[in-house]
Amino acid sequence: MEEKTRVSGAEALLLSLIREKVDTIFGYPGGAIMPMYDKMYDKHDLLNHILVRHEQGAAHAAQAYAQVTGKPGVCFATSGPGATNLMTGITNANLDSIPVVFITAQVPSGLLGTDAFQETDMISLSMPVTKWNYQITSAEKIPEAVAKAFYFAKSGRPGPVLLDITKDAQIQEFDFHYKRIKSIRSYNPKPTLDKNQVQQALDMMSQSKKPLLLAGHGILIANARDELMEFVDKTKIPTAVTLLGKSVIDEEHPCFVGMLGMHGNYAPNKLTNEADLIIAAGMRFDDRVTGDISRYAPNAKIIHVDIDKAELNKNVKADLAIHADIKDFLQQIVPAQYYTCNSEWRQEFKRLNEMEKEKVIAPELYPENGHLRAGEVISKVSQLTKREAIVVTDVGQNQMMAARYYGFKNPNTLITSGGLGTMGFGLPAAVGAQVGKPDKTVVLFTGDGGFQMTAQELGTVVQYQLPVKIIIFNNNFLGMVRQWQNLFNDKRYAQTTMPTPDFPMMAKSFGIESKWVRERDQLDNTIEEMFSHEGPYLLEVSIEKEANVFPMIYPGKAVDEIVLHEDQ
Ligand SMILES: Cc1ncc(C[n+]2csc(CCOP(=O)(O)OP(=O)(O)O)c2C)c(N)n1
Repeated sequence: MEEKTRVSGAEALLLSLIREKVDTIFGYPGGAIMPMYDKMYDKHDLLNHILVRHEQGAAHAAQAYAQVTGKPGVCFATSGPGATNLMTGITNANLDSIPVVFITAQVPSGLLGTDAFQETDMISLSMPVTKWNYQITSAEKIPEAVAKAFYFAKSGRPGPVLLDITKDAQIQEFDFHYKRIKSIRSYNPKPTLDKNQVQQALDMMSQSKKPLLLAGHGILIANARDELMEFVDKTKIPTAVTLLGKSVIDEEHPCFVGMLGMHGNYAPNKLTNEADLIIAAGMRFDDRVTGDISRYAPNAKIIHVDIDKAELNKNVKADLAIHADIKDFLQQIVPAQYYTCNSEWRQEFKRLNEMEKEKVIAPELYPENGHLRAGEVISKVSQLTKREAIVVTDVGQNQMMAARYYGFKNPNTLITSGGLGTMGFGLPAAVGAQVGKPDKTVVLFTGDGGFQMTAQELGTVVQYQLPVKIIIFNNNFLGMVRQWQNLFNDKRYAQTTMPTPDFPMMAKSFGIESKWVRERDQLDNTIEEMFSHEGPYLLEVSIEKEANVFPMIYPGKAVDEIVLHEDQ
């Protein structure tokens, strides 16, 4: 029997977090949450609080922290505007299945529903974008609610949860005791793998001449990269990844055939429609991946393995829908299978990827003249960091270029906003990644537009002396939208041109070392200088203003209609 201690709700919350092995919180104080911050004052040796500059930043940072550490992120905000500022970050974590425990403060329970100062109904607001949420109006409910919150966030398909705690519940005292939760009635996060389905998958593989493995984020979440690699090494099946599945396989592996989707590689998109078997592992057939779904993979039988039943047969009808943890599935199928993919099929990927190399990649990486290009900068960073860095991106062309050109090697080394495509994600996510992995090199690639959405987090970078390397690709455009205007709106650049501040001067005003590179001959030295600098560093690179990201599957087109350049 555990000993009980009499504490306030605020203290109980912190003790509960400590019992869940939390040591880092991202947040921002305010009136309704003051009791919790007051108690935190005494616990700074156990709880490291990172004070951001905007609550959206705390949410993105907590998410990135979760991604690089494998532990749920924790995020605090006060009631009203503090809480609503979290909404983009909560939604982002939800769409990308990242476990984050959001704690918002609420007005005293006696004022609920009165439009009290800084009262917002966070339960209703966050309902569609959290895995679970709960309002706490009395202190004694806190330990169990925290235990549930962590269990929901981490188990099954992970995701964000939110606890909204009234101010009086933070102040009331009660006898605290804590019990971690290991199961909840009628919530079954871990499906039981049907072994017959493993046999059916083996049978389908044995009849396939043109199989294609689609590896998604679910592999990383399930910590199943080793099992995946065993499967790939044994079967030699061509393996393509989704954007969030990047880093599930070393891109130098001979079976890696590229990224799927709108700005993915040529071969895996083209050959999706020739494949006779698709094995979709921990991915959800997002529309960016499938293109026109009515013309997606017409020749393939589809095996879809996912831990979330709701994903099965949601977008693409599976011939074999396997509701399972991908790690369990791979552990069962690896020893049982004896299939090896033929080399002619793999050669087809090679042939098409060579075309992409010649027509798209080589001109991007080795331009003979003209302005600097994002690809050559990313490639230089990749060489210097030996493909070992944690790469964080913002959203837009910078994101697609980083995904395409860094060449990922180790698991969980791309932190990017996949499902929601949140501009402004980059800088705060870099903060969270660096806090989570202080000894790793963290590189942020961002655009001039997205950077300006959350640039205030430079203050956080400095306050905690986080040695992040920030690279702003400045094209003086909202590049990705301009690309669409160029391709589909007759170059009518409506509201996509943007003058930018002097970024290095801005960085320096925060006390961050910074340079601006405009010419190719300055690039190598400056990048080397950036990586030999111990603290944070901001590098602005002026790039070709009207460069477009290719290959591209145009909206509404089928995956095999992917084009290598706009005249194709
Ligand atoms: C919060 C938010 N607002 C708007 C968009 C739409 N959007 C997608 S990419 C993009 C342009 C990004 O421009 P920039 O940050 O300069 O990056 P670039 O594409 O030039 O690399 C916009 C406006 C978005 N994804 N997120």
